[in-house]
Amino acid sequence: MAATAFALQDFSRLDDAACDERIRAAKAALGERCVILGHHYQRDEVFAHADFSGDSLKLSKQAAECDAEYIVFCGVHFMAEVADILSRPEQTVILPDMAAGCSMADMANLRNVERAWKELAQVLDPDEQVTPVTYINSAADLKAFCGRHGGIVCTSSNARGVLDWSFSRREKVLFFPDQHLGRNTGHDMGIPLDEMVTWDFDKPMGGLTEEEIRKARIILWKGFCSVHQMFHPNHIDKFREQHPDGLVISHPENAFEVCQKSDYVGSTETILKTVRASEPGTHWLVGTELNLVNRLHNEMAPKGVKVQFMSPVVCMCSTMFRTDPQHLAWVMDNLVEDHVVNRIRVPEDEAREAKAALDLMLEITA
Ligand code: CIZ
Ligand code: SF4
Repeated sequence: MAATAFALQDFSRLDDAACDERIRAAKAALGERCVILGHHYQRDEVFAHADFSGDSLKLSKQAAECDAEYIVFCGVHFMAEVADILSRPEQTVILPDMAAGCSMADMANLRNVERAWKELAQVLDPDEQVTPVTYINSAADLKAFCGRHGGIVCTSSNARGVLDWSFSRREKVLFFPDQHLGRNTGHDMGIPLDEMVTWDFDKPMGGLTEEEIRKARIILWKGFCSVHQMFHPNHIDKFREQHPDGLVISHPENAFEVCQKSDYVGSTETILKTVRASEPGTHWLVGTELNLVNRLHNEMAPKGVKVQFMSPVVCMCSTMFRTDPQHLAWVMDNLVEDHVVNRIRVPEDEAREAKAALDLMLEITA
């Protein structure tokens, strides 16, 4: 018998409370056949339904280890791709809203990275001298590119280890798409700023001279996160004036100047761990996405730890925000009817090459 398919428009009319009820009912009906993964940046109404929460890496490992037939990934597109690559073929990964992308990930694509590789070949031998390193915030075909060219994937938790590994093999790194994670990590390793150049993908030869390319140790793709660029060093200065004993923690997707002024720099998992371990009376300024910071604020307030968002203006990840209770209810009700909508499936050849670069990361940073 053909599965019943529910249309999204019928769910778009439902309010959040009605969706909440339907999601709970669908979860109960599906039981262990389905697992919902929720990224730290998801809004509360969606996050509340997550069986597991975490950063993209933790969630993808969860996907690979779980036995569920359906993995509903409340996050953004590249994360669901990683979950599909690392999970077993009989598991199905679903992204509730296909338009939930990542503006940073979109700043690098196979066409402009391959062009960069060719242009670099006019100055040096990239396959001998340059390790391509892609931040996990990138499309699967870029991870596959790294797999093909002896490169590797990194996350904000393991970028340092991945760069150490890369430099033990080749003298230079092409780091994409996030210039800030690359620069902050490189600086942490003692690489001078003038040995890290920025590759402007809109310009021939990245807008660099041959001399600059020859001298560079890290070639940083000119990508950035639209959320983290909202945080500025003067937000930290103001906080320190008002709270001289306060502590500042920032995500490494922040600009170099912001990270330099911070007491701690780390991934979302590190931010959560560090703030959760702090003494009552501590006052934190946190430079990362608002939903995470708000939840952390609510969690720590009863423990006497104050958590403050770094920007005076509300800035959320608008693509993470696309996953709403309406989309989640829609995919879940369809699953109850054994009807899969919004499946994320990375083509087999691409998945194999991307997996090589991901497995390498998991192996060297285990
Ligand atoms: O990898 C992730 O989940 C992201 C986007 C940030 C982080 O630091 O966890
Ligand atoms: Fe992408 Fe930035 Fe949103 Fe993370 S917060 S998913 S890097 S746009």
